[in-house]
Amino acid sequence: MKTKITLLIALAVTLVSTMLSGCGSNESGNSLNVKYLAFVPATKTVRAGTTITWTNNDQTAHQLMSKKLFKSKPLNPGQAYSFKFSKKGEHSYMCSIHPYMQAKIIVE
Ligand SMILES: [Cu+2]
Repeated sequence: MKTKITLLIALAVTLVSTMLSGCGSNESGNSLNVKYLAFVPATKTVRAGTTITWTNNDQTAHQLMSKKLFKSKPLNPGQAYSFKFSKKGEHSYMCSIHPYMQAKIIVE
């Protein structure tokens, strides 16, 4: 009985640590903040094949739009949009609702 409990605890610890490490490796560098009518950071450099996720943490809706590459739906506060950048180069984008909100993703 005691060994069974020990085994269960070991299993649980392994599971939790696997989940935690899985989260940390992918999420950290590839998320962008949309707040105070700006994209933060305004310029971001990533490797080809990276998926960027923008989260609207503002009080108002925003709609992301690049010249050729992507266009999101209007994002209400709390909503997010993801796009995978496979094409190298500088990709400027803006908010179609607030055209003065401009930023770019540099793909290397
Ligand atoms: Cu906007």
